[in-house]
Amino acid sequence: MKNMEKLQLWLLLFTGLLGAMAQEDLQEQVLIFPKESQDAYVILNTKNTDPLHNFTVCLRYFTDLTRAYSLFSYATRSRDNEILLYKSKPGELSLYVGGEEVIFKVPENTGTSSGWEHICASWESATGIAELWVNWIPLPRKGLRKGYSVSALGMIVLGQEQDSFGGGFDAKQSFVGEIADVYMWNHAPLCAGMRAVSPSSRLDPTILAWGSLQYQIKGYVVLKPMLA
Ligand SMILES: *[C@@H]1O[C@H](CO)[C@@H](O)[C@H](O)[C@H]1NC(C)=O
Ligand SMILES: [Ca+2]
Repeated sequence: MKNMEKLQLWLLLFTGLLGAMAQEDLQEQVLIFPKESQDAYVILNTKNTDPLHNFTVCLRYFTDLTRAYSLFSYATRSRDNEILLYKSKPGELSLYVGGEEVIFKVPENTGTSSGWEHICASWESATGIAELWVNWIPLPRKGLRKGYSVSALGMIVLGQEQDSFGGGFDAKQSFVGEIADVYMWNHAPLCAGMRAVSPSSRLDPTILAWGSLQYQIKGYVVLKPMLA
């Protein structure tokens, strides 16, 4: 009987753990950040516990902001801009790795100045080479932080730009609009190119996948079906 009780307790703990780790399929759903604030954001949880030597981050967004805003903020306890995708102004997109920045000039012919924008950013430690793809079109590659490795156990925040671990937000850098299809892999884009990276792609996302996301909504952020 004693053992039975123990088993039941373990089962209880185990199912409780499963509940806390529940993953949700957000296909066809978007996160709406309806208004400017410094307290509306979404935390994305990952099980990754290894330093990153390579990564690829992809997402889609829809906004009419013309001021600066953050698209993807990964901070560690020791460095706020460990990985950051930051739109400083129209026509420019910055990628930070380990606190260092490269600026990509985004030509207008990459597509949709009105409408959803799809971006993928990747970085490879061995060469430091960073790629930015806008609407599946690659921009001239740049390099930074050769030999660096991105610390594990970062905090991933959508909607706000972290200036400290999970905080230090500024309303004037907040995202207002819609975000969907966030993916992160622990490898550089596959040889086939970023075209292979799409929501329907069969690649196994090792860090984040929109189709099985663990997330926490903080403040005024709304999950809604995508508009056709
Ligand atoms: C990172 O990518 C390079 C080449 O793209 C590869 O040789 C290396 O093994 C990768 N490192 C890890 C830790 O996956
Ligand atoms: Ca920051």
